[in-house]
Amino acid sequence: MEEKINAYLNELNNFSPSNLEDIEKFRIRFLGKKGIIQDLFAQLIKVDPDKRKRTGALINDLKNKTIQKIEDFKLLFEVKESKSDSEKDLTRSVDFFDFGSQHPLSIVKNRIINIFSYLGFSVAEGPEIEDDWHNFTSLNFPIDHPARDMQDTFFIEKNPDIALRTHTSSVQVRLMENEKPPIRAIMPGRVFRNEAISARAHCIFHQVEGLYVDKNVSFADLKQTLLYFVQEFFGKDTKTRFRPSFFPFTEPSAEMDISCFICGGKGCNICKNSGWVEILGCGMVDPNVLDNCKINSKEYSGFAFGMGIERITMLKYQIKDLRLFFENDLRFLSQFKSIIY
Ligand code: 2U9
Repeated sequence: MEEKINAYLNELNNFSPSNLEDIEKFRIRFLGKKGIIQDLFAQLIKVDPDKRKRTGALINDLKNKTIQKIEDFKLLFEVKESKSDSEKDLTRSVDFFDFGSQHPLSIVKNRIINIFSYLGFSVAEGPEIEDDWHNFTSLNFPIDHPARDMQDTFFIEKNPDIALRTHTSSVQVRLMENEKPPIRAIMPGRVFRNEAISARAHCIFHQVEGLYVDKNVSFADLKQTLLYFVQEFFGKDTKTRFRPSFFPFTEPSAEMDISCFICGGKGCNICKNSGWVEILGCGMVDPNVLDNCKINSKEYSGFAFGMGIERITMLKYQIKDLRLFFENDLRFLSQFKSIIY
């Protein structure tokens, strides 16, 4: 008899139902009127009188364990299989739900859009596949400029007139072709350059460019606009300095540095002990470019600027390897969960 009880205990321990129906079948087999437990109690009479008490206790133990197991499984499957709200246990605490987060490049892009929107800049977008006119010729790139080379630009096979845009300046050309000044817009977007991938470079990256065209727009307007931007983005104490540069589409052109927001200009490894960090290029729109876009350069002037979103993000969050932005590793991305703009 004890062997029989142990065999049923074993069966009970191994019981693993797939649904509520399995549990009900098991319950009837063990606890039903003609079930195993009733049968064992009925056979108790045949057991040796001095073993009867102990055997009875063992059957009771099997019965209690069976009831408990069935209750536990029922609870589990009732929650899983409940079909209507009224069947659900609304007092249960909620399961942990892991919210996603914004990509750091999106966080920075949205913050930049937000800051310039306070100055009246709208957002413009355009195609990623461009023709030669919008990407190069209208922007004053000479026919032999190295950027036009296949080593630098991804051209569409068999058509040298079509390429993946190398900057979002083409969006500004389209904007000027289609709208009359005043024009005040920023252009965030993906750009493509034929570069080897490394910690500091990628063949796909993101830019934000800005353009302001109106009567009497000056370099002073450019400086003040960019000062407002960097003080909002990097902090109120941020200072700027401009170094002369050259771009085919702006004249004069400059590169803008900001005082190092990590050491405040004292010198650290972020600013390579210079106290300054380069963050963007800018200039007055070349009159040729205005005329190419059917805007009279005798009547209007404009300023433009451009920055790499990856670069700004790496500086802001001290990210050392650009490839992290493209790997979608949750250990990296989840570090930006708390930053919401
Ligand atoms: C038009 C006229 C002028 C946009 C400008 C820069 C300077 C610049 C670089 C920053 C880092 C590109 O992402 S980067 O590699 N950009 O330095 N961009 S002025 O000037 C324009 C654009 C469009 C019609």
